[in-house]
Amino acid sequence: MKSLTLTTAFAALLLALPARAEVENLVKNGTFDSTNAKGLPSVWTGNPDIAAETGISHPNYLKQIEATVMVEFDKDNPFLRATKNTDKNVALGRQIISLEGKTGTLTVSFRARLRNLVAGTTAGWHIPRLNVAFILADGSRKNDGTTPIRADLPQWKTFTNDFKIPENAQSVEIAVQGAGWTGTFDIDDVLVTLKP
Ligand SMILES: [Ca+2]
Repeated sequence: MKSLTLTTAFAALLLALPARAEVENLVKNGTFDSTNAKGLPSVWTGNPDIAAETGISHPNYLKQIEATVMVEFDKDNPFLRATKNTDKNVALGRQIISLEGKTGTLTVSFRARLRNLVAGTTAGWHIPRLNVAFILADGSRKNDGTTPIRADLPQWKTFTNDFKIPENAQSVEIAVQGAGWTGTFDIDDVLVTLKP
């Protein structure tokens, strides 16, 4: 009987696998496997020249405010490491996803580690996490974010949050929150999926 139960469970697992593999990640390079010539993650910069208006601040500005953004490795697995030694606001990496024709709920998840965190003065905002900002048809932004991370995390921990797509949403900006806090934030496996 036991072996029958196990066989049934295994068959159920096999049936479940193909469905899972078909889930589309709306974020590109969420694993940080792909980097540009400067060693920064592809797509998250939005521009090979890393201009100030792109997702990762200009190296001069990073240097000025004592921040670094780079792809590091955990064994062979690349991840994004953002270190901030001052509480200045800085772009640490973002990308914009088109939501044209999409309705329903976005599920946003990622893995993170964190050390030496000093949160900023605005509770729930001056902490490391992913900002999730829907950009509406009139150009306004509806800001939200994943669960605030308020304490150091020596081991990788996965965070998952759902966001209902507002009416008239044209796109959504997913950004590594770079305002207020100081410390070292590691992030990997950013996954954004749509539940219709
Ligand atoms: Ca990775």
